[in-house]
Amino acid sequence: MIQSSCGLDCPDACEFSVAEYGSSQLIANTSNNTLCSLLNKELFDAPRIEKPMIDGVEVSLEEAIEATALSLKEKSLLWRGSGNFGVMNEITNLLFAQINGTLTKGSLCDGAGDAGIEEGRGVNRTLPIEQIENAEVVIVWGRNISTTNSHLMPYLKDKKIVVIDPVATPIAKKADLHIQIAPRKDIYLALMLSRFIFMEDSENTEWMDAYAPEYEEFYDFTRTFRLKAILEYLELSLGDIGELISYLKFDKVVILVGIGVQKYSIGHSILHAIDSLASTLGLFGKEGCGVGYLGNSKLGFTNPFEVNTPKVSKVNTPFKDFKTVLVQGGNPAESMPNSKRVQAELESVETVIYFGLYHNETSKRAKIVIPAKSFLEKHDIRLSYAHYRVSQMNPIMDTSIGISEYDFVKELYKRFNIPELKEEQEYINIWLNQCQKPENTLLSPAYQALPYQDGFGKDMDDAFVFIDEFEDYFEDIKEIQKYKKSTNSKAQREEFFLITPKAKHSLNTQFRRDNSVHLHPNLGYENNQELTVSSSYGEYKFIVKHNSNLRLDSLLISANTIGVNILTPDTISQEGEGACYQEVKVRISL
Ligand SMILES: Nc1nc2c(c(=O)[nH]1)N[C@H]1C(S)=C(S)[C@@H](COP(=O)(O)OP(=O)(O)OC[C@H]3O[C@@H](n4cnc5c(=O)[nH]c(N)nc54)[C@H](O)[C@@H]3O)O[C@H]1N2
Ligand SMILES: Nc1nc2c(c(=O)[nH]1)N[C@H]1C(S)=C(S)[C@@H](COP(=O)(O)OP(=O)(O)OC[C@H]3O[C@@H](n4cnc5c(=O)[nH]c(N)nc54)[C@H](O)[C@@H]3O)O[C@H]1N2
Ligand code: SF4
Ligand SMILES: [Mo]
Repeated sequence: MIQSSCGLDCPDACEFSVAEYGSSQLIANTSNNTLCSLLNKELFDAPRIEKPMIDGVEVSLEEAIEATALSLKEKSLLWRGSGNFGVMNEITNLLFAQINGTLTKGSLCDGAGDAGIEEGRGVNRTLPIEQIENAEVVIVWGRNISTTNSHLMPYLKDKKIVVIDPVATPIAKKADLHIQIAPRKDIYLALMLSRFIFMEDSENTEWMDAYAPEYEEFYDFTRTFRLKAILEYLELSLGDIGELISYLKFDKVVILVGIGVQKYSIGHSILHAIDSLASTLGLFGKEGCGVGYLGNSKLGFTNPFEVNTPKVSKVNTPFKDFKTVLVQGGNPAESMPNSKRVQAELESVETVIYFGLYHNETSKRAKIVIPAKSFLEKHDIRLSYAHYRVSQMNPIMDTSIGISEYDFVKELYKRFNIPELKEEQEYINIWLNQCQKPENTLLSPAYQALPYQDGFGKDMDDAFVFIDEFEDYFEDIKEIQKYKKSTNSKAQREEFFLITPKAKHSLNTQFRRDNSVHLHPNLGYENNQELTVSSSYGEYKFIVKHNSNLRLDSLLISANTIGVNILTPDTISQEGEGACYQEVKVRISL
């Protein structure tokens, strides 16, 4: 039996075993019962890049590494994606620190929300699964759990479920209450709920006096918004708010927030407002309570691959400022926002080196292509952003294809005459040795059964800081304060919100790709009809797929759809340097 774990960028971080080396029969083990089709099927079906190439011509690995070394002598950028979540992927940081290269900062993923959590709680700690299991009510807020975090589903069984999502997702359909909110309005919902909780005297004063004493100021802030206008803007009645609050008033309430709510410039404020709502109810540090978002998987670890190099944004990366760009484990030409800009800039770079598994729009633009080893073929350590278990990744097979990140760095160290790297196992041990090890399991050093039980901040002696202002440059708060439904202009009706979530049979741009735009049948377009969707960043043709789970004002184009990011803006969120994929209105034409 060989034990390993899945390296895909997915919160579940499943462990599995195989009966013997070389077998592709994966057997799920202790962490959960079943492995999803991404690991069991898609990963094995996906055609790999097998040979290194320079200018489209097959070369030996030796020649490709030699050419890489030569081009890395020029001004170089490392753009690393999250194609493999194992910690050893970051070893390339050491190389870039040695050659005076540049790395990226910021996030295509959860950065904006993470910043908002830090504003309130000081540190973003993952909510342990036991606390979700102990809850009576689970509020699923902009998170498509059955698709993106499917092994959490069994823990939600027999609980009261409330879903806040513009899409009637599978979990929304089964929920006790679904608020099919319009995109980008969650901040107002969180503030209004808080205000009503104060108005009804349902706030947890005892907890707030101890851990969040500035609550009067927060209540005052929630009262600066005009109730009637905001409720109209939210398309909610007092009855709806009352019903939602009746669930929040249970003793054990968990709020699970996904990245859906924060793909906007104000993403940090949205998470901060949701956390502030949770504090109003005293949901932190209590059995069966808490707010779970995407945690920082490396929290508590000293990272041997942390280096001090110049960094440029990962969201609107200025590729053209570099002579050489090494893309590792990512597909920026498709996964970054504003693809047209990214693709044009990549084309202007003298040498793009693509180090990955699959051909895509990025590899197409690379002068040097170096096949990587997949996580089934190398040693690594797997952390999770949704639980605290740490798993080892061991090779379960080998192919003659490619090179691991460790060996890649080792080869380049030789060519740059940089003193020898530590052995691979030594780096792995640095991670392992930092883990907590109760009863033969490995847990992150950051694990606490009840995060924030003693307080907030790094030393757990700070108070929770409520949101007390926010600024929105995309939608005018003053206009919202005057909102009346009838003010909807024709122009507004022709513009749609773009919802761009994850898809079941793909992992971001890996595996199955799509070409559809989902829209409500009542909009009057034919199923399977081709149409053009455009934004101020570009336009692309998609095939219509009727989807009555959507609102009439929203189009859905999933993250694995070819062309989706032609439409998305490369705006950087106000805090957290995050991408704002949904901060855009789109139009339809035939
Ligand atoms: N199968 C599969 N699993 C994955 C991935 C994958 O590509 N495929 N990707 C992985 C990665 S990298 C990540 S970061 C996680 C992300 O996992 P999730 O957090 O679940 O992310 P999304 O699928 O982007 O969106 C979640 C939900 O937000 C809703 N939403 C969109 N806009 C809004 C809004 O303004 N307000 C509210 N309330 N809801 C909104 C969407 O309708 C969707 O149901 O999933 C991981 N898991
Ligand atoms: N429209 C839209 N765009 C989005 C999102 C969205 O929801 N909507 N989500 C965003 C989010 S949350 C994320 S996290 C990003 C992800 O964006 P990226 O980080 O670019 O991830 P992928 O598109 O999955 O591409 C990963 C690539 O890594 C390579 N790879 C896999 N394993 C290995 C390995 O072991 N070694 C090496 N060297 N390479 C490997 C594969 O070739 C694969 O093509 O996308 C973002 N883009
Ligand atoms: S992709 Fe996620 S759910 Fe599927 S096996 Fe990997 S970690 Fe588990
Ligand atoms: Mo992500």
